[in-house]
Amino acid sequence: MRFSKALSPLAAAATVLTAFAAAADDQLPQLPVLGAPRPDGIALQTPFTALAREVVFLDNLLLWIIVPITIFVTALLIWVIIFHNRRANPEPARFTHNTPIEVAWTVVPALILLFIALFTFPALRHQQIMPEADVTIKVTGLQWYWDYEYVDHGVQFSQFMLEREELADYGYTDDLYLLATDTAMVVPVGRNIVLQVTAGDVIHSWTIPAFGVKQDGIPGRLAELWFNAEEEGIYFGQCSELCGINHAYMPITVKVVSEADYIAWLERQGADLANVPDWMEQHIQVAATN
Ligand SMILES: [Cu+2]
Repeated sequence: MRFSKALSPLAAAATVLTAFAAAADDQLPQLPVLGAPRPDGIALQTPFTALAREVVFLDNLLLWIIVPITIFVTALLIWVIIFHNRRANPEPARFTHNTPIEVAWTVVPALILLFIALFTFPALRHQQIMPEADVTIKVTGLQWYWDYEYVDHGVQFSQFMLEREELADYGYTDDLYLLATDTAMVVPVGRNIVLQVTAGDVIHSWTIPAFGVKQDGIPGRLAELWFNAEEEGIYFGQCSELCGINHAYMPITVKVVSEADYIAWLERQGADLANVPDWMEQHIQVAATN
């Protein structure tokens, strides 16, 4: 981490700038950590979007299909090993074809794949077709940190991993080392967030497992992902495309807050709120009358 900062004077300058944004971050309400890996966890993280619930459902469905197939194939292997070795069966059969079995082992796997496709294709469709965006954010992966741009409001900041000794200053516990960052991508709860994901040097990948989203950021291209987070809280992810020596040290922090807190946060970032959609307008008027 220190190494990566030392590498790029630009990056270092960005960190200094974002230190102020992080201080402003503290004005957000205390949020529970909802999207993080657990030390004893063996399953997917608890889903907090409709997309993530669909992913978890698919995972369970595949498990119900894979486990019987694995047991069946293992039993066949054991059966062959015991009853069809050279000692047990010195005189082997000489036939080479069995049409009914060959048809069966072609048709049955094809039907299984078709059945799986019935669920995976709708899931892919839900993920890949963007809804109308309530918030649009451009995310750029860089060696080795993230850049965020709230394209409608002129807000821009970088996101660096926190050192162990910095965690407490930013309100994080020690076990969030390698996950917590100096700034957070702040978004409103229950709104469609569309991310435009790209990269500035090599391929990176932006993900939040609890949202069920992951998208490669490719230099020169703008890919999209979307999510609608259902609960206020803090969610973590990590760069998911091997991108160089500090690949493991460019985590992602998303804070999901109420609409009012989101707009107050935007204002603290010096956001341009001249042209905002109706749902934001209401909050700004409420704030003005208070
Ligand atoms: Cu990366």
